[in-house]
Amino acid sequence: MKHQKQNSGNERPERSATAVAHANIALIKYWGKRSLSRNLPAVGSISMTVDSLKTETEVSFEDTLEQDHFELNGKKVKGPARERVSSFLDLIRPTERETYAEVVSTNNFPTGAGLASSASGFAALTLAASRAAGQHLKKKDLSRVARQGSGSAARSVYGGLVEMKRGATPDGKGDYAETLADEDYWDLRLVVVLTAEDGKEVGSTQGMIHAAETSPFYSKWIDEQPADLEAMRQAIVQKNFEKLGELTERSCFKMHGLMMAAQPSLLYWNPTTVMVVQKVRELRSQGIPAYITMDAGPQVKILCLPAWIDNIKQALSTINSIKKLWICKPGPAAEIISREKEKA
Ligand code: 2P0
Repeated sequence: MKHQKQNSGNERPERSATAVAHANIALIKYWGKRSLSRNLPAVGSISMTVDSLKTETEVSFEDTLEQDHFELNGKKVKGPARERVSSFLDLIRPTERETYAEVVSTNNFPTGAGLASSASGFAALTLAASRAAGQHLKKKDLSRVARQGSGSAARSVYGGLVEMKRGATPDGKGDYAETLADEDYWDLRLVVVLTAEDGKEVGSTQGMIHAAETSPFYSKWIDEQPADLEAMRQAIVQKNFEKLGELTERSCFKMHGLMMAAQPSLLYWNPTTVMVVQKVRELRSQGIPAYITMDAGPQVKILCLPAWIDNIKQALSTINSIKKLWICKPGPAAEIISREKEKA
């Protein structure tokens, strides 16, 4: 399917560019779409971009190619995953002729396991491809394009704390992300706990459609989101950590609750997921301010302040089935990386 093409009108597009984008974890979750074809979210969302999880992507438009090539973590990708990248590139290709691209991408963390690889992946792809096509898009426009690849990718265009807005019109003009606070605003930590390395069984898009069609809690979820977003904006402005944590955990459990109530039920957790959740509750009962969030996968993310990292690591060390931990700080915006930086 061909989409409308965009070009800034530069006469000599750069043809090749490399970008890096960091994953983001939603504090107020996005779950549900108001348009599938334009990938418009049914609700706004608020996230933190994280410094430790990232995707680096090089896009080169080459006249000699007869189709797009996509390589991820050193392996050639075929089938639906390549098709998804290819139809996304239709939004961006240089206008002068049909030009296919060589896309080479690397994630420094597991792909498709509920660690927001589609967020960093499509944000990096959007920035690299648009620059390679000679476009210098503003961040708001980059986020609109990235959103069409993956809803959460719109947020990874920015660093720090980010809000994705739900627009009101069918064309998606109002559906873009914007910054709430950059990565230096608040020294937060997100401990990302890997409980399984496998890909998720039900992808986000499919899960969202299923929950919207069958969960009795879906309409309540939609109705309550504006108040949750406003409360979160206030918590950020006031730097009220307890409020930030409570709202984060509540949004996560509301989303998982509505998924679990779908028919058949959507359950992304494993036994280690639940052990980590219980451990964090235990820590809180001992006066340690730590809060949970989880996405469409079994990994757990623990929101806390730097002072409590050692206590949290110590508590988690008693759970042998944990595979890996990342201690993340607020991360930077997506950026083009120069050849010099690439080689360094
Ligand atoms: C989020 N998730 O706000 C929510 C919470 C997962 C759970 O956005 O269908 O890959 O490509 O727009 O962005 C993951 O879904 O979904 C996601 P699509 P996406 O981070």
